[in-house]
Amino acid sequence: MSLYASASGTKPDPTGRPASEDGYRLWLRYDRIPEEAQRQRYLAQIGALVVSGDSPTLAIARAELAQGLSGLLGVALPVEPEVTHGGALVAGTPRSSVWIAALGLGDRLAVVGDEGYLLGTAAHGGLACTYIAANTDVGVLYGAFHFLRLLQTRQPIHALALGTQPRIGLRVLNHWDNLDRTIERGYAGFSVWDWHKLPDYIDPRYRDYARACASIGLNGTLLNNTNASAHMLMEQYLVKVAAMVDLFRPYGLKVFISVRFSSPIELGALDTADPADPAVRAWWKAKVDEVYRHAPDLGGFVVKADSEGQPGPHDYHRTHAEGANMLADALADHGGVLMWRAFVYDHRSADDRHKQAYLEFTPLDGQFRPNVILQVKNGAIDFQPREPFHPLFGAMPRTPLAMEFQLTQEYLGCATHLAYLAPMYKECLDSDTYAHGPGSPVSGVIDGTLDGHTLTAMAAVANIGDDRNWCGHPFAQSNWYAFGRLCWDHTLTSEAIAEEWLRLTFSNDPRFVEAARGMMMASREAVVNYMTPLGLHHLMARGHHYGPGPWVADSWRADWNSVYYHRADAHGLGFDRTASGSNAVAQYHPPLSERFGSLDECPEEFLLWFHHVAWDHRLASGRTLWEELCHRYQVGVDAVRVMQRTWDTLEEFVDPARFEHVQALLRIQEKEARWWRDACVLYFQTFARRPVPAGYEPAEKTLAEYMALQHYFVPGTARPIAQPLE
Ligand code: GCW
Repeated sequence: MSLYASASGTKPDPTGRPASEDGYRLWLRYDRIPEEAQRQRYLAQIGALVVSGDSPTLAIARAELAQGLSGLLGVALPVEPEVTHGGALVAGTPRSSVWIAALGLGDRLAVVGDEGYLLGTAAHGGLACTYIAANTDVGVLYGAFHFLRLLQTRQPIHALALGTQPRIGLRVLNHWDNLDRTIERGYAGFSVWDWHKLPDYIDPRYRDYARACASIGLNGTLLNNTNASAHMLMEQYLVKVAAMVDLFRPYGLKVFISVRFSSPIELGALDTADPADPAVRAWWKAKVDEVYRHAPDLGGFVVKADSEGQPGPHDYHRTHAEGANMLADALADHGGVLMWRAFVYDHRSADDRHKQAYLEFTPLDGQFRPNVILQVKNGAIDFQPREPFHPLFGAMPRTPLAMEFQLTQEYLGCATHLAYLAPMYKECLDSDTYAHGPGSPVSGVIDGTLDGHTLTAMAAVANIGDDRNWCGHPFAQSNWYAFGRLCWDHTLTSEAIAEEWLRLTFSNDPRFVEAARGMMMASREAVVNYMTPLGLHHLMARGHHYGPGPWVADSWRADWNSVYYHRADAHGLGFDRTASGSNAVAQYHPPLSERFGSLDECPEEFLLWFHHVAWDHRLASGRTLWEELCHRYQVGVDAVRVMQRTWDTLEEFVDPARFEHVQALLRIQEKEARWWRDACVLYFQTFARRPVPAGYEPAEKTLAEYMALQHYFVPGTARPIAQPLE
């Protein structure tokens, strides 16, 4: 519980609208329930709070329940050491609470594991109670947040009987935060981690961050950029890391750090980082021992190697398995996990970038140590608005694979565009890989059920900065929320998560919820349409990735050019990844390989991802490719306008500050959607040489004007610290 968290905003609005809020409280707003009958029903059931046990985690659970219930119910509930009367809420484990032990929940607790919990009602010794029971203290904490959520969203609690546990073991936010507080691809201000003042000053935000993560079941945080600085392993940083480890421990949040593969050179004065060199191995062993002396329960390391200029085992003609295993061996003594990233591509390779990670890693299947998990982005290129799932999913049965999503909107309009991304995450998780025939979804690869792995993980690049509302856009909080909820249970629907988040974050009024949920559900498809419809990808401006740049052709690496991906010419548009082209389709199991490879059967949303299609080719709509392209770009812009109109109708339900904030951001989004549409349509028209079909809005500027636009100081583009180590 944090005092800081209670600072919600200003005075009540005289018109009766909710008081302005700044978004700091996220989905943990515990305002008094205005529906009196409902409040009374809850009060009749919960007259006291009993959370016995004195562990730091139970103390947090107790404080959260006390704060939440007194806020929601409008009265400070007695917090009692033991149950003395009916109508109590009892929380604990069979060890921490005699009451929980007396309920005899053994069999049911046995199936919820180390992090799960039971919520229920019971009578014992003539006393009725509502309980939150778990096998561990952190399970109790998760259950406490769930229980509060039920009240926040006005669910009935009189007949509670539920048990749940997470489907994924490691549920980790990845911060791409540099030690100088810039954030690679961060659009919500600077890093929340104030490294300079650590370990002595603990910003209250860190606790609220941990609360927020725990409230949605996240149990890991990677503190620093995967483009890692070697400084992170210096003692002066390890003491800072240790302070974070201590702080986050009672919230069940494990800390991970990104390490730089060449650290033995930079920090150890060795002249090599060759994983086969005994001196290098000894250096890592000693360094990892030192790390764990400071932080005995550190989760482990994350490594990006041999990609985008990062050092790695290839520098010494070693494989990724050899590089990873060296670090994994050093970590194993301490129970540490190595999350090795599969985001590997090399501009010196002549092969399609889509294919490279698969070619690199599939031959290594089965060669990694048991404490290594390979972290794979959802798609084969790079967090584009829409990508087919990465072909590595389903292709490495003997290696645990972690999912890596991106919450920060590097390619989806930074923090100015409303894009609810659960549908995108679900689209990937629900995709059938056909690895073991039909019914082999990506989610089954990730949760370990498909190939029998117990080391499981989902990671997501965080969208959090030091903006007062954490994520920049008020709606961007929903992506942090959705990620946590999907890690816990990937079978939840995007609609259900959106509804839950809206109720927690804004209002329980069904008129609001229904309309705002509709906006959220349509938002990602809108972005796809006005940025990269029909399977187009990587059309953004160079470097900062802000705005369109389909004309980008002058990067020193071919695979950082837009023209590499869209291949527009007089004949048509799209990347031929069929057998007549790069044959990336062959990396998918049949029947997907055939489906993606067939012009007629390929789903239209991936058409130009896999095919070079003639401008006059007719699509399902009856329109030609050129006409459909123009149409989709316009549909995307129109969808933003629908969101604007919908939001305008919701003024009465939303506090003025957040209402106006969203309204202003939607105006930016509409303007930028037109910018994307016009720049892309004008540019592709130079190849299609066909008129824009009648009925579409004319572009505001000429292509030359769009191409001449320059943007300076776009957030998120700072490079990691270049300061040399001495
Ligand atoms: O999407 C690209 C980003 C890089 C990032 C890289 C990665 C951390 O443009 O900024 O670097 O992905 O995932 O490693």
